[in-house]
Amino acid sequence: MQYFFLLFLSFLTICQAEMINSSFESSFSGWTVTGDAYIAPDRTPTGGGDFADRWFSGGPKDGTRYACIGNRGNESSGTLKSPLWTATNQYLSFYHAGNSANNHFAAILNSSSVQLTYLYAQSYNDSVWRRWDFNLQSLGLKQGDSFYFFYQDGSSWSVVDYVYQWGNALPSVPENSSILFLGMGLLFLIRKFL
Ligand SMILES: [Ca+2]
Repeated sequence: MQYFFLLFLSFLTICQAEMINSSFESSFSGWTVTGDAYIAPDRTPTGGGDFADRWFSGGPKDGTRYACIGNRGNESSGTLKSPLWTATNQYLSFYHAGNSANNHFAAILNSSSVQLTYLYAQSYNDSVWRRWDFNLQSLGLKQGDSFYFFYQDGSSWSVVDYVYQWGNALPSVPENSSILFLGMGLLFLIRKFL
């Protein structure tokens, strides 16, 4: 009985680790951050008061905290790189608002930090949260693969929150034993019919 309980606890731990701190509720814990990024409302930004919170009139999309880039308004830029997350479902989405200037994009990186795809979250300049989607399955990611979510702010201000996966479960990579049994089955058929 104790073993089942331990297994259950391990399962829960694995589930929680799949997308740790994906809504910035633990501030930037686990994230790699550059430039003028900060967490609202954890920190009041400095730099003359021309910061993202001044332009953004909304609140968190999810929970109580969200990421801002724009300590110094339009002169600011920065990047957010997620913790290493585990792929589980077909889609990865995030919410974004801000001034969508050029050089302002989100990307999926593989576990070696090689960029697999990117999109420009742009064509607006307001405080409305919008959802943007990546199709992880079309990138060839399988169940259990590791990846990073990356966000680059351009010469603008941005807010980002609530990165999550949804949709169909990604296909699994066949285990070695499955491949072995499949191979043995094929050999048996070949020998039988040739
Ligand atoms: Ca949040």
